[in-house]
Order: sequence, then C-alpha cells, then structure tokens
Amino acid sequence: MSNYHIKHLEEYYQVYRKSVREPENFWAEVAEEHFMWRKRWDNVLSWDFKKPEIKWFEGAQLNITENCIDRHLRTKGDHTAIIFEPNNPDETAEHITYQQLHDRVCQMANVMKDKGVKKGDRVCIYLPMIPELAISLLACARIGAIHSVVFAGFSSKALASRINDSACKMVITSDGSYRGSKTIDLKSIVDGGLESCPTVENVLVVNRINSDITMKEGRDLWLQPLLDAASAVCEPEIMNAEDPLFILYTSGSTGKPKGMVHTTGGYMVYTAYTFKNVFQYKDGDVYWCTADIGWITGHSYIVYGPLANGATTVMFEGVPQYPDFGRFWQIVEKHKVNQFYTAPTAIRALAKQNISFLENYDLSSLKVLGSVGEPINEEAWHWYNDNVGKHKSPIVDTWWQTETGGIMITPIPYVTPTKPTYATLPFPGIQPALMDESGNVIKGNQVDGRLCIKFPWPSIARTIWGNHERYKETYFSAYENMYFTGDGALRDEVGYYRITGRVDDVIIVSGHNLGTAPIEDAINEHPAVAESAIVGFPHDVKGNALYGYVMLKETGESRDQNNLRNEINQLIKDRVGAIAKLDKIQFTDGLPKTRSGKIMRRILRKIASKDFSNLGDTSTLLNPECVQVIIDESL
Ligand code: 7RM
Repeated sequence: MSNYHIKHLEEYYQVYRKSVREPENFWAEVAEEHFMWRKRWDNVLSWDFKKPEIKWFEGAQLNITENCIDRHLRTKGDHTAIIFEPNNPDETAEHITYQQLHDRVCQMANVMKDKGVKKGDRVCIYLPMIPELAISLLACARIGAIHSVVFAGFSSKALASRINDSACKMVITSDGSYRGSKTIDLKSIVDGGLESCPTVENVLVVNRINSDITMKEGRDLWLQPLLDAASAVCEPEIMNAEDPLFILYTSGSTGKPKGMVHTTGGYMVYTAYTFKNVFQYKDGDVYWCTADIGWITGHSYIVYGPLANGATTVMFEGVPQYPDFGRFWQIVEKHKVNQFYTAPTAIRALAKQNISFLENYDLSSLKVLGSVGEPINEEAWHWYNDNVGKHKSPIVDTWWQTETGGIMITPIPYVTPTKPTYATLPFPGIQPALMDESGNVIKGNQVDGRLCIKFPWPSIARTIWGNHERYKETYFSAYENMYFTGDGALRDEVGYYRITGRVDDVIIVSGHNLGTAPIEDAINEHPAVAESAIVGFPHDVKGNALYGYVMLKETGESRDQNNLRNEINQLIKDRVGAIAKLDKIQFTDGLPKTRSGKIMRRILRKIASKDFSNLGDTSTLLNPECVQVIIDESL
C-alpha cells in the first residue's frame, strides 16, 4: 500500500488509522519515499506540549529547494513550474520552467549572498504577486536565510514593526505594484517604514511599474542589473530539519502580531503530502491558488507544496474584478486550470455578479475546487458547486491555520463524500479533539466544542519568534497537553467536522485575520478619542465587516462626525492597513464593562448585528444602563 497517494475511502481510513497508531512509522515512510535528504534523521519525533517543544526528523539534513527544484530537473527541466498571469490581461503570461526557476533562484541567492546575507539571517520580502516573490522565498531557502514575507497591503508602520521584531537585515521590494486599474507606490511605503528600522542594511528593488522612485544611496539597489551579473549556480546550504525556514506574522487577539516560526523538514513533508492528496494533483495538471503569497496559504500551496510535487502552479498578480468579474474564469479557460483554490469571500463576491461573467468561459478543465480562510456558508458552497464545479468537481473545504503550516481537516476529493459547510475529516496524522469549557474532552458525535489537536504533526509552528512564552500561553495553556486552535467546531453523526469560527477576539474580514487590539490602538491614537471597541458583524461579501464603537473625550455634537470617521479610518489605514478600515463607526458615550474593566464584546457584537434579543446577563456589568443607550444610538 502506498501511503502517499490516497485513492479511495477505505484506503483513507486505513492510512488514517496507521497514522494514529504508529505516527512515527507512518511519517518516516512518507518522508523516506518522496523526498531527497542529504542525511537521514536519527529520530522521527520528540515532543512535549508542556514545554512546549516539538521536533520532527531530528538529525536529518536537507535543502528544501533541492526538493522543490533540483530533483525535478532531470525529468522535468522543461516543464512549467510557475505560470505568471499579470494584472493586465493584455500583458503576456510568463511560463517559467523548472530549469529557468533553478537559474533565477540561484541568481537571486547569489545576489543576496553577495550583499552579506548568511544562513540564519532574516530577510523581509514585501512584494506584489510577481515571479520575484516566489523566487525570493526560494532564494532565501537556498542559502538558509529565514524569509519573513509581509503582505504588500500592509502599511509602513505594520511593515516596520514586523521588520524590527525579527531584526531583518535586508528587504526585497518593488518600485510599485499593479492592482486592477490602480498602481500602488510600494517603495514609498517601504521608505516610510525603514525610517525606524536600524537593522536593514540593503533594499533590493524590483522594477515592476517603471515609476520614478527615490533610491537611498548605499542602501537601495535595483535588482535586475545585479541578477544579470550573477551566476546561475548556487550550491544549496545544507540545513538541519529543525532549522527555521520562515517567519510569518499572524494577528493575535491581543498585543502585537505573532511571528510564527516554521522549520524545514516537517514543513516540507507535510505541505507536499497534503498538496498531493487534497488536490489529487497528477503530472501535467495546472493548479491555481488565488491567495497572495503574503499569507500562509500562498507559502504552502502556491510555492512549497506544489513545487515539491513538481507541479505547475499559477501565480496571479491581479484581482477578481479586473478588468471585469469574469477574470478568474478567463484565467481558468486560458491556462486550462485543473485545480482551483480560493476563499469564500471571493466566491461570495463572484456569486453576486451576473452569471454571464462565468458562462462566457469554458471551465471544463476543472477537476477539484478548494475553499480556505473562513467558514463557507451554505449559499456560497452551492453556488460554487452548481456553477463552477457543475456538480462534477468536488469541493474541498480545507480548514487550517498559519500556525498549522498545512491543511488539517479536509475532504480528499473523489474519496471523501462532501457535505456543504463541513470541512469533513482530519487529514492523516491529525488528531482533533473537541473540548468543553471546563477542559474535558467531549466524546461521541453530534457535539460541539472548542477545537484542539492532541498530537503533533510535522508542520506545526515551533515557536513565536523571540517569545516562546507567548507561544506556550496562546496555544498550549488553555487545555492540558493539547494544541488549542482558537476555533469552535461541531462534529456530526458520522464524525465530520464543521468549523464554526473564532472563539477569541480575532475577526476574519475577507479571509484576513484581524486582531481587535491593534485596530483599537490605532483609533485611540486620535486625539479626540477616549476609548474604542471593535467587533465583527455579518457582511454578505466579506463574511465579517468591522464595526467600531468609539467614545470621544468630549461628548456633544460640536465635532463634525463625518470628518472624524474619515480621520479614524485614515489612522487605521496608516497604522494597520486598508483591510482593517471600519465599515461602521458608532460614537457612543459608554462601553459596557465587566467589573474587572473588560469590555463585554459579546453584547457589542449582538448590537452590531442588530440582534437585540437575548443580550444575556447584563447585571454583572459595571454600567448596565449603557446597553440600552448603545442600542438606541445604533438605530
Ligand atoms: C489557512 C488560513 C486561520 C483561521 C482559522 C479559522 C479560519 C481557515 C477555514 C476556516 C472555517 C475553513 N490561515 N479558517 N480555513 N474556518 N473553515 N475551511 O486561513 O491563519 O490566516 O487563518 O481561519 O478561524 O483559525 S489563517
């Protein structure tokens, strides 16, 4: 039996049982048969969720780029690794073969080395979805530098805090980016951020939009001339399986973003193995994930997972609505996409458009449809199934997190019968548990609780950069000997899981995780603001939108409230990024507080979604009288 490629349901159960009964043998077999190791491991797994400390394939040596590139060269050197589809449909798509990818990664790696980047150094990548983005990740991995990709929609401040948190030595960016009909001046955002980043020695700049930018003497360098002069041979740095591969920041419910640290061997094995099965990828297929590489989905399922399988992966620079809402379908037809992976927020936005945008294109190449990032509602699920999949391409609703590195709960297409809104069954190696509020495991089916994972899997994040204590506190303290996901879930009568959403103060807006704290901090910077509280409320496209309750220092009508609203959103845009702007702002004279001074968001959430029934017990509030006032103000 091959554990690597699961083809029917019985086989799934067999493989799953083995992965639970003999996890070490199971993962050793997967790792042994499908990857290239410079040295075999001494120990498959050692773990302790109390410390917490998790190590996979300890003692093994490898380079992930040898697995993603070099080992395919003999048989697939002239096969396409990356199809780059530009923002503008009239610009020609670029097909980058494995050989070309090899050469470009090596050249980039040599440029970085030449500028003094060494194994273990951190490199911040702040780029749009252009080939140089994927190449930069791989070039870091080639020389053992730790990449920290920051989504190129984040503000100067957000960029600077991430650069400083991990003391990056280099930044790779571009003059600007194309986004639909707009251009964005990325370089000036970087310049703003770098005013407070003393560790950055060099900035490599890709020329994407030919704009006139300022280059800081001695720090900034145009990339292309350096690449042209660089050798296309760069020996891979030999890494230990547990050496960090990258840091990726994710919002927490409180405090600054957490730099999740992923290591090399386990991450490679898990992303490759899940990619193969969850998308049933076959040689020659064209796979497209619409995420940005600035998020974990792009790291694992645009770059590492697909390339480790020698796949053809599409990178799309643009947005779904440009030049019109048919763009995704036009790309599917043009590149004959076989596997398509996107987010519920995109599906909902597309479902609102005239169906002719979709019917104009031939979607018959599609075999598997994926969904990720937030719960997919029933209506969106059916629209996707009816119109895109036409009832013949199964939908894989894949639940996972930045912290998990790879897909955790998911159907396997053509194997697991799907059920709308259900992520269905745990992937081999994943042992979920539902917990009640007093910390007990809930047994049996048809139950709901808080989702935890009982046993380590190879791609679990190993720590938070510079703050192991916070890692322990956030993920391993809520329940003893368990990884706590922060999500609620229910398990149906056959054991299928449905993820119901966050149980903490993280709000998912258009698939982006936003912590309430940094947004509230930004609002509170406004001189007129005394205090604020952010909650999510249902939005038919974004899933959730943000609702802000803002208390002003001086009450009364004297200030122009529209002006204030704009100023507050401008502050949020500058401090956090445009994705965190508030859809609604309610000025209020009081916020409901518990006796210990915590804002009762539960009540504010209900008011924001106009659900005034059953506000729960408000008698324990410090100021119960403010609740009715807030309701009245909201109407
Ligand atoms: C991959 C990714 C993680 C959070 C997670 C959930 C939510 C993700 C699903 C989902 C329901 C899904 N990483 N989430 N996938 N909820 N069904 N299929 O999104 O770190 O950015 O977000 O996203 O709440 O905890 S992430």
